Amino acid sequence: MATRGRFITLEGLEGVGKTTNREHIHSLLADKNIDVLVTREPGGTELGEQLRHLLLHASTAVCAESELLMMAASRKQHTVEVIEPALRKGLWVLCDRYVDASFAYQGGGRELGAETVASVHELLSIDIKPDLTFLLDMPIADGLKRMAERGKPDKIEKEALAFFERARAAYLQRAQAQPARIKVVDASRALNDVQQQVQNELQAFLARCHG
Ligand code: T5A
Repeated sequence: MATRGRFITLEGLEGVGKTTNREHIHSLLADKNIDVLVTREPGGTELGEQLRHLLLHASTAVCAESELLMMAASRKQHTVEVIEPALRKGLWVLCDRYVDASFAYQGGGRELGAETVASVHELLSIDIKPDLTFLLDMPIADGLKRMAERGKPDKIEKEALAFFERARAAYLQRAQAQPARIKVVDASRALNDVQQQVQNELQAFLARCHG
């Protein structure tokens, strides 16, 4: 039987550099001959990508609770169809956002609270936890500015600053509560510096995996 793979996630608000650093981590793992499946949420499956479109681009109104349930539906499908089978096969999974995003955006941003988010995940038995999470953190306005330079915002990117402040606070609170798993990276620095810290944390993680 293959040794179970490891599950690494990237988290943070808009424009903090998750996609950029996901590629960096992928290439660092590839250099170590580790087979990696790269994926994202919401999305990662056919159903998930359709839900992503509804959540981010459709004109349909979605209340906070429905948004949480749709994120969770995308996650459950992704977990059973893609993530769990890959981990069982021994692949490493590198995912742009996972459960922490719902605690930040729906629990914090939408003010549904951590307990509601936790109970939905419990109900759906979404119980795998990432082994390592990079939380890329920077002032909200700077991240949104990076995104604005890229073009038309999606529905969530159009939210008020207070929404992102609550989401950022919820992310940082989770990182404080789970320091062994969630590594906070100051994403406001030059890309080289950000990537150096990501590399150092990844090397420490690899050493722990082999130790
Ligand atoms: N959501 C998601 C929920 O509400 N609940 C949930 O449970 C989940 C899973 C998903 C949306 O859904 C919400 C959160 C989101 O609003 P998304 O597209 O996955 O949307 O998330 P975005 O944050 O919008 O992702 P982006 O890909 O658009 O942004 P990234 O990946 O954080 O940023 P990236 O790497 O594309 O970089 C942005 C720009 O900055 C530059 C890059 O070159 C790029 O141009 N950059 C830097 N520039 C200077 N210095 C650096 N250090 C830089 N790093 C990157």
